[in-house]
Amino acid sequence: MEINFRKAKFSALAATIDQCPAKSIPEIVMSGRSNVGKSSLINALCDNRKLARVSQTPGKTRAVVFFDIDDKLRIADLPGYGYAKVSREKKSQFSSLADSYFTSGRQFDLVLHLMDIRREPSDEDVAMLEYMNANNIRYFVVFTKCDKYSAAGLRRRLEELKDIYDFDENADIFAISSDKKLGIDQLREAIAKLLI
Ligand SMILES: Nc1nc2c(ncn2[C@@H]2O[C@H](COP(=O)(O)OP(=O)(O)O)[C@@H](O)[C@H]2O)c(=O)[nH]1
Ligand SMILES: [Mg+2]
Repeated sequence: MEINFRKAKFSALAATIDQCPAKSIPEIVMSGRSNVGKSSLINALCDNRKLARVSQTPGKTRAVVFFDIDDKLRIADLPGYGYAKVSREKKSQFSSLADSYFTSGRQFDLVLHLMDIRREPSDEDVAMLEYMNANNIRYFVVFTKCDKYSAAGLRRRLEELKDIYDFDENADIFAISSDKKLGIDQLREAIAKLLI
């Protein structure tokens, strides 16, 4: 079955786990620290610059935002973790919604775990990858902002990261740039192949 990523629309906003829409179609969960490029990737996948708001202010998104693609696929944009600029109290409030997404028994089909290719892994990234490995959660590792490297530099950096992270041999790893539309087609294809 084909999927038209351009046929995407806002579907729902949930400030608590109970407000999340019941699962009716395959669901992808966006995970990763604030500012890693989650909203930008949703926009790039759907070829729509206005779909998900791209925030300049880390930590602004407090809710889970749902987008439906072609009525065949749902994307859940989780509040990111690692907000440097918000209080400790707000921090736990933000991350508890994202945490409960994984611990509440809610069903989903794939996690896109985003990490900035230039940064070293954060404790949260390491914990998240361990959690997904331990719980047999299907995930793609997506390195973002790859336009910051030359082609040769990108290959070197990816080798470095494979040593740093100790990924599963069969892990699906993507290197993308939402700005330059690098790796977006490959990611669309892999998503459609797995879920549609
Ligand atoms: N250079 C570059 N910057 C990006 C890319 N994707 C996102 N950004 C920038 O990173 C910042 C955070 O992006 P956003 O999508 O809001 O991240 P989110 O907080 O994870 O949703 C914004 O300033 C974006 O313009 C990319 O592929 N390349
Ligand atoms: Mg966002």
